Amino acid sequence: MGEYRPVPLSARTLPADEALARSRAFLELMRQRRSVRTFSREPVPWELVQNAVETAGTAPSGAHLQPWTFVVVSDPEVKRRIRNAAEEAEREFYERVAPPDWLDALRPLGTDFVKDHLTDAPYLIAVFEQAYGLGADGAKRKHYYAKESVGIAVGFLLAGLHAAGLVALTHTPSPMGFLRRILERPANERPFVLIPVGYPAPECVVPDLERKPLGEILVTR
Ligand code: IYR
Repeated sequence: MGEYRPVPLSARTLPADEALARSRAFLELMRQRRSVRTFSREPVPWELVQNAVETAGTAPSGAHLQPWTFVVVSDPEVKRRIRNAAEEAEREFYERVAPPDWLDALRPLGTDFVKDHLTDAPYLIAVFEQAYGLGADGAKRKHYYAKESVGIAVGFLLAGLHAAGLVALTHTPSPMGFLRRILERPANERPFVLIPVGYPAPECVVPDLERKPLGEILVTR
């Protein structure tokens, strides 16, 4: 494997006041992000989605192997097939598989097996984790910390979508092997999360939930 050529770091260190202002503005922006389950069918400009995916692709990854694929679905027929398969899996989950403690934990969110968002949202982003890489010659290449890397990239994706005024849901129908089949992904790709993206429906409400205060999540030593 060759070495990377060192180049100057392009990011500059900000003056203290600008750093503070930007960090506060970013925090304020991210405080407004909410998971949304009720989507409008209003179309979304393609570049907003494209830019968010490109932002996700700026995430750090194990050995910089970028073990992710983002499949953006807009075809209504494909969305319908995904919804049918997801609802079948979710019905099984809610009616048979989920242990009582899990159902108790979900009750405050009011979720059930019906997934209107999978056909209402103009885009579905199916994120795949590449368990290993495939070279041009078909040779397997080991990936390191693939799950962690994809998790970080999804965080960037959600932030990018939110920055564009879009809403999203991190949806993990279980099991989600159907995404590989419907989207015809290769054997090295495992479904990681399914993210409907769009604008909230006019009647959209979100649960009145609170985030843990800083004092509970930040520990200093
Ligand atoms: N996948 C199911 C159940 C579900 C699980 C968790 I953890 C959630 O935070 C929300 C839902 C569903 O999407 O309904």
